[in-house]
Amino acid sequence: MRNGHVLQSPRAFIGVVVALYVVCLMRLVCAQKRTMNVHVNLDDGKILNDSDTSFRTASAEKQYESEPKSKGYISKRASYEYREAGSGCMRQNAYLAARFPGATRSKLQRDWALVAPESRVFGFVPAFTNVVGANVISPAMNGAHFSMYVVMALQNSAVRGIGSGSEAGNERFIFVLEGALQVEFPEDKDSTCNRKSRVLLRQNTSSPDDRIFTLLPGGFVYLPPRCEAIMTSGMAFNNTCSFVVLDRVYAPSSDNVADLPLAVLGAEADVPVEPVPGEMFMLRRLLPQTPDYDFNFHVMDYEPGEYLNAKEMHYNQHGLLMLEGQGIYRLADEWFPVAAGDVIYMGPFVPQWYAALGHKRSRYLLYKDTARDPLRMFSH
Ligand code: UGY
Ligand code: MN
Repeated sequence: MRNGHVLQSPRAFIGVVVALYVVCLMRLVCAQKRTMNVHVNLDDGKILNDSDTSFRTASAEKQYESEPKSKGYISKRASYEYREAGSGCMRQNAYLAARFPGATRSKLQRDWALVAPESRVFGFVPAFTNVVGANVISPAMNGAHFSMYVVMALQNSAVRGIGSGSEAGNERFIFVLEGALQVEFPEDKDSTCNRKSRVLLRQNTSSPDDRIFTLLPGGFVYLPPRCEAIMTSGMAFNNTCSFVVLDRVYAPSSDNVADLPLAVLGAEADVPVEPVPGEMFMLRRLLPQTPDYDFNFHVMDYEPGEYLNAKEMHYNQHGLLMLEGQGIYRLADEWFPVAAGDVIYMGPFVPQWYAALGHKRSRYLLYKDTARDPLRMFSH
C-alpha cells in the first residue's frame, strides 16, 4: 500500500469483493426466510408463522391423492387448480400485509368496488355449515342485486350446504376453486331438480342414472329456486375445499313463474369456447343462453398483452373473480393492477376495460345478468 489506497493491493481487492458477496448472500437468505415464515389463519385472518401447526394449506398433489371415490359423475378437472384465487392468495397477502401494514388496493365507490384478498372478512354463508365465507359483493354495496361469497371449507369438518339458499325464490350458483364438492340432488317430489331430466349436464361423459355428482376445480352447479340439493365436502373427503357462491332472487322472464330453468351441472373445461367477433379473449359461457336463465357466468381467458377491445358500458351488473394471472383493470376513471384472488363489483354503466400482463394466461370468472328487458327490470 505504498500509495496509501487499499484497493491498489490485489489481495485487499479480492478480500473486499469476497466480503461484499458474503453480505449479499446473507441478505438473500434472510429475505427468503422472511417470506416463507408468514401464513394467515383462514378462521380469523390472523397472521401465523411456520411453526404454528394450526394452519396448513394442502398442496394440489395431496388433494388429489384423497379425491372422493364417488360412484356418480366426477367433473373433468380444470387444467389448473384455482388455489391462487382461493386460499393461496391469502398467504401472499399476509406477506404484503406484514411488510406494508394498512396498505390495500381495495376501494368502494358509488357504483363499483375492488375487494383485494387482504380485505376478505370471513363469516357465515346462508344455508351452509362448517364453512367460512367472505361476502365480497353484496346488496349492502350500493345497487348490487346479488350476493357473492368466496367460501373456505373448515379443515377436517364436513361441509353441508343446501341448494337455493335461505329463501325459496333464490337461485344459487357454485364454482369450485380447489378440492372437491359433492352435490346430491333430492328425491323430494316438491323439488324442482329431483329427476335426472331436470338437471342439464354440460360435460362430455355419458350421464349416470344416480343423483350424486362430484365437482373438482372448474366444476360448477346452478340451482334454480326450490332445488334443495345437498352439498358436502371436508372430512368426508379429507381435503381442503374452496368455492364461489352466488345468490340472487330469480327474475322470471314473464309473469308465468312456473317456467323455472333446469338445474345445470358441468365443468368449465368441457364448455366450448365461443367466438366473439372483434375481441381477443377466449369466452366460455357456463349456462345456457335461453330466456329462462336470468344470468350467466363467463370464463374469460387473455394471453399476456391481450385486452378488451370494447371500452364497455352496459346496463348489466358484474361480479368478477380473478382466477389466474394478472393485468390492469379500468373501472370508471381509475386503473388498478389486479391479480388472482381479486374481486370486482361493477354496477350498471360503469366504464370497464381490461388488459392482461405478466408471462402467463390470465383468466377471470364473471357474473352477468342477462336476458331480461331493462325496461321491465327498472320500471317496477
Ligand atoms: O360480457 C361482458 O360484459 C364482459 N366482456 N365484460 C367484462 O369483461 N368486463
Ligand atoms: Mn362487461
